[in-house]
Amino acid sequence: MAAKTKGAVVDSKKQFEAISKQFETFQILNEEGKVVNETAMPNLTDDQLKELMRRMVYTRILDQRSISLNRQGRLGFYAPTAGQEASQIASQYALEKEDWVLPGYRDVPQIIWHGLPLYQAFLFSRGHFHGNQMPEGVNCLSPQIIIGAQYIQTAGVALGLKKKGKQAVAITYTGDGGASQGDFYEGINFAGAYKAPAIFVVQNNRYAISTPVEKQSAAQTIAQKAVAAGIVGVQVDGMDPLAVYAAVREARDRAVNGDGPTLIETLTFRYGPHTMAGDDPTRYRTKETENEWEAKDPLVRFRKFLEEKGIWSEEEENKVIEQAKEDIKEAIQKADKYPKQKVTDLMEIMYEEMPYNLKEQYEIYKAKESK
Ligand SMILES: Cc1ncc(C[n+]2csc(CCOP(=O)(O)OP(=O)(O)O)c2C)c(N)n1
Repeated sequence: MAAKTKGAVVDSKKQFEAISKQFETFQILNEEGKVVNETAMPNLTDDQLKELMRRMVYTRILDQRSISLNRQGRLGFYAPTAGQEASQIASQYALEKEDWVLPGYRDVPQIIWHGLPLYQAFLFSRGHFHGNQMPEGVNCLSPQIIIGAQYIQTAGVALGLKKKGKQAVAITYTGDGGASQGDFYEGINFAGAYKAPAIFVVQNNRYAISTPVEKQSAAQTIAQKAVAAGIVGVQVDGMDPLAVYAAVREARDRAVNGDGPTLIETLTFRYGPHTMAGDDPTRYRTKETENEWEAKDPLVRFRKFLEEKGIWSEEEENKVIEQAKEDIKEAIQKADKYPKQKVTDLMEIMYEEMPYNLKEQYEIYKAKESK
């Protein structure tokens, strides 16, 4: 029989307590829109603060309209975003144009604000290949459907930026469910080992479809998973646009200064269903939970903050709403008029030079399509 040691090898309670202390939620604006962390306030002008609000309001309208267009059969795949505006919009707002964005399927707003025209976002929803063709100078990849795969790609894109000596970062997003994937660990580990300028965001909206985050991992936080990869990790109030902005901006500075990647967990909530393909959130979460999170709404608290500063009004907000509706109407009409995709289109964009066996098929399809 093995002898017992006199003292414990590990004081597990102490270890877990130390971790909890290290990963306390970072917040700047509380639910009432009051600044609770003055020293961490990002250096944004009044105009920049208003622009951030404008983008969040615009994105909320885009979400509402997209849901309605989907129900009318005018859009295809759509993953609702309401509730996640601070996590999505404020994180993108902290980037520079030369940075690369590698989105997940719910992260279409970030690539729209990074430069993807709205009508192309609608084409993406409809499964049209042109929705995945980023215009020249728009540094985005198309939204990743395979959960977590973008984490590995981001390590690679970031390493490429480093090797080319660019002062830019690659940012990616996944959900709490995505943080359980092997790709998640491989991505953060590789980027850490090579000090690649990457920012890994996990939008912890508490559910992976119907699976609650409590069943996802034994870890108290997702942010602490950074420790094992030897990178910086932070948990942020994901309903607080200023906290998200500050955390991403700091991560960006760290990355371009050669100090490696950061893992940012944003605590957030999606108000709608997982996607428009038919899940019913009332089957896996209660009205109380929904109310609790809606009280943290990023638009409400940021509106209060801006109104208190005297730089936002209902009139201003209504203008944004009208503009969004107009843009969406125009973009959906443009998407409607865009030429339908053909088999030959897909063949043409696949290779620099078409292989001979495809050329044969290409001619056959070309003839069929001309009828
Ligand atoms: C590798 C892989 N496995 C399973 C799926 C099916 N699937 C699509 S979304 C989803 C849940 C993801 O939840 P989470 O990562 O928390 O992100 P959220 O949708 O909440 O933003 C699953 C399991 C998939 N797309 N890819």
